[in-house]
Amino acid sequence: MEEHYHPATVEREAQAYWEAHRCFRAVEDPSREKFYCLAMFPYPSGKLHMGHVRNYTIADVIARFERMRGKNVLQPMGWDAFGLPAENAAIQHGVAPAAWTYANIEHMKAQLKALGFAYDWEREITTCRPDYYRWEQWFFLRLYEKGLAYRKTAPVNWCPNDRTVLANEQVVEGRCWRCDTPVERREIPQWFLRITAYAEELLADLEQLDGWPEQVRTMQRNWIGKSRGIEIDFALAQPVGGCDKLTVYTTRPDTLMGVTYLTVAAEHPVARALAEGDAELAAFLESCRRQSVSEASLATLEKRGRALGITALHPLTGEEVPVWVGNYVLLEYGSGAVMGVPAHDQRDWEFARRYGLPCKQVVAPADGSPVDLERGAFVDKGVLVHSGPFDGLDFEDAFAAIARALEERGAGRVTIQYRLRDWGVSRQRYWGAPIPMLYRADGTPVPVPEEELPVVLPEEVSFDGIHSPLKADPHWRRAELGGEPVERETDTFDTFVESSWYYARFTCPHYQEGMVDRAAADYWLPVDQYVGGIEHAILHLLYARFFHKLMRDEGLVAGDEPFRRLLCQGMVLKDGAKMSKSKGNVVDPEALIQRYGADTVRLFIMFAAPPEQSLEWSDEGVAGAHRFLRRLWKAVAAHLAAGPVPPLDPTALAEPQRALRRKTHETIAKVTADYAERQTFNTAIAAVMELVNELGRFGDDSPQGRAVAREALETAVLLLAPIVPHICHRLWFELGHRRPVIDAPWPSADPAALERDRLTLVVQVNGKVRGRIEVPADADPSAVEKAALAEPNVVRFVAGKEIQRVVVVPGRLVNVVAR
Ligand code: OVQ
Repeated sequence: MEEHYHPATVEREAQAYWEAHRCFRAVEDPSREKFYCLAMFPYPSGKLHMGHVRNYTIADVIARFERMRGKNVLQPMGWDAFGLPAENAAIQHGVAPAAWTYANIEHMKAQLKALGFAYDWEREITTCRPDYYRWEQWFFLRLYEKGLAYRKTAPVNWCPNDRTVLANEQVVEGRCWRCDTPVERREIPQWFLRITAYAEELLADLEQLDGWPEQVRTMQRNWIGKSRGIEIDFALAQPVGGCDKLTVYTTRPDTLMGVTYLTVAAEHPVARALAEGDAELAAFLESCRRQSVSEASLATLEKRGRALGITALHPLTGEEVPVWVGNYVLLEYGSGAVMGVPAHDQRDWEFARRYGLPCKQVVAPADGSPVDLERGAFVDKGVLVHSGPFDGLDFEDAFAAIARALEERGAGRVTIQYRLRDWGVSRQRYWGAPIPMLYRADGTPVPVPEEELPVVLPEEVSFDGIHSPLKADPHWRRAELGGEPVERETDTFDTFVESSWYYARFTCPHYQEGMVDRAAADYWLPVDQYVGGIEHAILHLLYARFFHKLMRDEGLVAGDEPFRRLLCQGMVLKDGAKMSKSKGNVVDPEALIQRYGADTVRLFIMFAAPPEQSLEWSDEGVAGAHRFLRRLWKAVAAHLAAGPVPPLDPTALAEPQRALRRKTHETIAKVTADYAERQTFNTAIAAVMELVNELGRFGDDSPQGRAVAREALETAVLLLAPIVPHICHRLWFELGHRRPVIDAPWPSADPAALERDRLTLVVQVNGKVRGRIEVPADADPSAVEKAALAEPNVVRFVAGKEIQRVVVVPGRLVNVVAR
């Protein structure tokens, strides 16, 4: 065996071996237990960053571990290839999105291969290929037939200068990112998927996901946002714009007696009607229209409003309350009107302050403590005050009583609401999967006939980066349906559509007869381990769960959930900050692989932090990981150079040999639990390092000494194989094995080896032998002392005396000094 470790050669050879033997090809085998390990597939953005390396290393370690544990492992990889970055590249570098994407895929694939990930590349998926997106077009049409896909108008960000729709991320502080023109809201028809029909199931099934981080389940729960509240009607004093009442929804009907105004959205028919004769109001509505449409921007929005000069009647008191219009109320959410309770809602409190609206306290703390409404709203629940017949009631009782009072008057009803909205999947962009719909001359939509699928996206287009070539190309747009001229839909799908079902397609990526092959899906699904970034905790995971249920209801897959266990990795940081070009703190994985090899990078990444925590980059840490691999290599080389080793005879070992053997098996037990249950790979690595260190101090050249050393070395190689697979591949062969280490069974701890030797110690009281105790040979002095003082005869002799000192002579005796 070579004396020195040359990672470049070792890694090239290991990768060539795996490839030549198609080691990671996954084949369904009902006689074996399967394990489907999936890392979130990348956007082909150019080259891998450290976040990718971490994600894919974590998943690969788990996949390789499960393989050694005997499972039939599927670990696929592919490309989430549509999306805005390819369009941006087209602007910046003047390349077609398709060509840019394919070039990136080629480069990133080579990088993934250089990292030695155990992927079944025969299952590679590229979402921008028609053989992939044709099935999502097909599925969309199925949903359309079932009424689960529908069209309605919805607002978009519109740049009047470029005459194009902007994605939310293209709106920077209310302006177009490219030309700085103020962005406007525009209502246009778009396609929606009825995820709200699954809101209850998506919420309820979170309970069965006990392999998910609690934090992620909570985020999903909040996003779905189920609430019980009351819909309340406020009659308008005079009808406006065809409306004679405003309906609001509240989860806090206990504050109803504190309503001092109502606010409607800028698009509300009442506001629009009043603006007709009021230029100033019209201007205000217009300025609201210019706001970005993203829900996220709403939280930070400066809340502005105008009095509409009309009043509504409080449904219980008949009192008149003024009606306002506000930029923070969205028509798409609820009914487009909300009640204002400044005393008990912080947002309303701020609004009321700003515009001098009255503030009326109707809830007081249950413990009688005072409330200072000068400093802010009192938002907690409590008991009702200044609420007439409801005074003194707590939240629950007030809810019931006020609901009853409203119902009696026909002015309200208890309802369950969800915050979750239907998923708008239309994007007015070029680089995406075409939505397979046609429009008649009168505008009615008709599905593309199934036999005409896929609707192929032209790839060789000239693209100015601003206007979708689909929209600009009359030839592409023109189609025919049974002789009738029709126009194609030119919008494309949100890329989250592709990533909502790719995990299922990986089970049968070449299947031609349908979206998924039921037999393959039944064998592989659900995904046993999903690994990805926390930024996908809400939308991607919710959409994938939604799609799984849709596919289940279409008879395509079994089971209710796609991902059994979920691991969300932390960020990779440098000097405490996210790596980014602008900060100039980016560490390029490729340069590190060149310098140290992939195994060093993998080892550092897995050693530096547990997967869910953020990982602080450290050049010294990388160097340290590399030194450890050199030491491991040297240890094996030196061991082999010393000649053959006899078989291990566990019954014929001296104590130091038994101690090393015990360490070996304790390490197996700890590392196995760290990998399988805790998923703390850093402590697993630390344990193996300790074992290797102990081996370094061992220095017993006797035949059985060498046999024990050999066992320790082989164990270290096996336990590290999932993390540093290349060096272990080589070392395993060097250690004389004929089969590759990837197929070696995972070691199990020998209970006999774990047993500790026990010693008998003499216990004296004031210098006289009074008893004997049996303790583990390596028990620490405090444990020995405890055992000595518990010895019954010793207890008798010290009774009534004060223990002054306990002297432990390790391995021999304990003397208790008592007076
Ligand atoms: N295609 C989607 C995607 O997120 C996934 C689908 C399923 C919706 C990386 C950094 C970034 C970092 C950045 C330099 C150094 C993870 C470090 C993702 C994901 C996967 C694919 C990034 C975690 C955040 N991060 N941490 N460090 N620059 N594709 O290509 O963006 O969350 O799990 O690996 O990422 S992606």
